[in-house]
Amino acid sequence: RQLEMDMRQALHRREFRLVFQPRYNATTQKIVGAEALVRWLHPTRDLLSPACFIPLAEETGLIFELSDWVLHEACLNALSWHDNVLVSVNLSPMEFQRNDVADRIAAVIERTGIAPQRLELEITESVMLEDATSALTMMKKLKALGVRLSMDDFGTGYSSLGYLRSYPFDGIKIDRSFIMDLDQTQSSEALVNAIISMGHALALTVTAEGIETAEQLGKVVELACDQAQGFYLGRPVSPMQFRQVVEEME
Ligand code: G
Ligand code: G
Ligand code: MN
Ligand code: NA
Repeated sequence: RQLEMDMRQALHRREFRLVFQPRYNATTQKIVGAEALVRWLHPTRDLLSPACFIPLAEETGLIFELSDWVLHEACLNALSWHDNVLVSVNLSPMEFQRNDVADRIAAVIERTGIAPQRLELEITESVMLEDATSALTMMKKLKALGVRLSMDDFGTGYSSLGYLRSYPFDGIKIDRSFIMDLDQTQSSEALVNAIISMGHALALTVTAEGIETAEQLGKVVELACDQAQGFYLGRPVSPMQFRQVVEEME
């Protein structure tokens, strides 16, 4: 496969880029952090979305090298922001199939000098589905480093609730499919309301993802959601653009 061979070289040729999507305090609309999202500036195929190359990276085992690059680059960028602005990185469930996740994260913290509480790792529930016991061990090790853990795409799995109680999460990110429906149906409002209440009952920071309209933002603020992210508030932008946005913040 051509793309697979390209990918092996892409890391050395420095063809990967990060963009940062701001995350806001829902009420004050101040930036509280940014999610790092990887892009591949392929020499002949333009900008490739992670949706097409992350699965390939997982198949080929390149995900570890790629993820180390993403983590390193994301933390280096965060060092140039106000020190109260967090940086979030998505981890692939595959990265939990090896026992060295915490060691890799510890190495990134040490190499970059980032304050661990500024680094947030976004994990999907499939991590727990693979091997619940070893996932718990690894997550406890990660927490011991001082980083934050959030459950990404919350609500799309079928047993997220049980996991929240017994795993050391700091926050949940409500999947954007629930937010999308907020304008349309009453039941989705009830659902989002329930997710937020439950998150707060467990002392978790709740983020609404995929906010695309003023109405959706208004709704989640009304429902006391803590944080919000989405195209209406801010699209993913280049590291330089994000740095400027953060600098303009008072
Ligand atoms: O940025 P975009 O919406 O195209 O991302 C598509 C998917 O790729 C999302 O599920 C997102 O979480 C994932 N993704 C983006 N960047 C990374 C990354 O650096 N590592 C991993 N594992 N997934 C990522
Ligand atoms: O799976 P994860 O939640 O990490 O996915 C992040 C992806 O969601 C990013 O690639 C980003 O481009 C996309 N995204 C962020 N905000 C919005 C939004 O408001 N609408 C839509 N459709 N996608 C979004
Ligand atoms: Mn995410
Ligand atoms: Na998500």
